[in-house]
Amino acid sequence: MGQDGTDGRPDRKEDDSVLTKVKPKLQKPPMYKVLLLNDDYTPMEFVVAVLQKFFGKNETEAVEIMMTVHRKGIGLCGIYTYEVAETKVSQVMAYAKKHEYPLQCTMEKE
Ligand code: TYC
Repeated sequence: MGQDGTDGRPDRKEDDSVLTKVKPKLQKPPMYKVLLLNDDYTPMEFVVAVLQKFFGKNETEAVEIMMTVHRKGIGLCGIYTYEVAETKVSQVMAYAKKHEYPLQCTMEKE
């Protein structure tokens, strides 16, 4: 080692900075909005029940979303990964069909 304290190797700080510059390659998955559409026949109470049963909303949240759909024609139930969103849409459509209501549920990329 010379009198200036160097030994010819890169110092520790330089060495670590190389490692901290490695970019994580993990990407966030694309997310999908699940939406309810208004119609003239599905009862309000049924829509409120759907929002509680399939989207985990409490009574207040469910009434709020249902009224938004009723007034504006469309409303947001939740945002999920593709597979979860697809499952929610299928479950809601099957439940509405079983009860013979024309309720429509759809999804769109966020
Ligand atoms: N418009 C319906 C009624 O007056 C209620 C309704 C709300 C239906 C939301 C569908 O997604 C819906 N009975």
